[in-house]
Amino acid sequence: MAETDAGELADIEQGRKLFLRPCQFVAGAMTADQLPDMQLPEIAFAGRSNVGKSSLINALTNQKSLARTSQTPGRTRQLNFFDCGGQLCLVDLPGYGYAKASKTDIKAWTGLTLDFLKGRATLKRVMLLIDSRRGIGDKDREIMSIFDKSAVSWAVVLTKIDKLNASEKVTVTTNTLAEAAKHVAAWPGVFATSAEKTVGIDELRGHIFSLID
Ligand SMILES: Nc1nc2c(ncn2[C@@H]2O[C@H](COP(=O)(O)OP(=O)(O)OP(=O)(O)O)[C@@H](O)[C@H]2O)c(=O)[nH]1
Ligand SMILES: [Mg+2]
Repeated sequence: MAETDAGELADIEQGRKLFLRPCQFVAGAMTADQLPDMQLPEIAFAGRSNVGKSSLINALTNQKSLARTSQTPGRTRQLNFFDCGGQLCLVDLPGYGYAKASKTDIKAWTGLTLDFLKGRATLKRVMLLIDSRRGIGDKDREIMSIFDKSAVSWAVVLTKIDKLNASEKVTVTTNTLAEAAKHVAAWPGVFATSAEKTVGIDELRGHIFSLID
């Protein structure tokens, strides 16, 4: 990854301060009319079931259980909105790719998620989470093409990086960067994170700060 420059260091410091503010759950939406009004700049978190979306939101906000986490894939079934200090809103999107979810559930979730991605003027960026042990899969590629078509600006975040050794980290980061670079709507970088070991969290906070500044 590129060296951290002075601007990034300043963003990291501001990002750290941003997330010291209290964050709280504001709304859970399963239907369009339950979506909160567009007010604050929003950063959404997307990815397969169990990739670590809720855990990453907890790590960013320094809270153990702001967003619920679970061992059971498919747990987060609604779009959950968290207000951080009245400055920004984090959105925990329903996970995709969970085989055991009922078909009607999947349709309802993806329908609302798609509408949200397409019609949300306040949405600054979608963080697409990829499990670093699996790398980018076909379901993720489907989502990337949806982002591209919806003109959503997105960035890749690798999760659970604590599970990899040094050479595995280099391989997955290189491969992921190369694939993201093929998409014009993708931010040309990748964040390697561990919610469990608090790796890459400051960098991601800094990036989020730079998006809402
Ligand atoms: N080792 C490790 N495990 C993690 C990390 N982040 C999340 N996990 C584990 O991965 C599992 C799923 O995490 P969640 O945060 O619930 O995943 P999710 O993407 O919100 O899942 P859904 O809501 O079902 O879509 C949990 O058992 C977490 O403890 C990490 O950085 N390292
Ligand atoms: Mg979740």
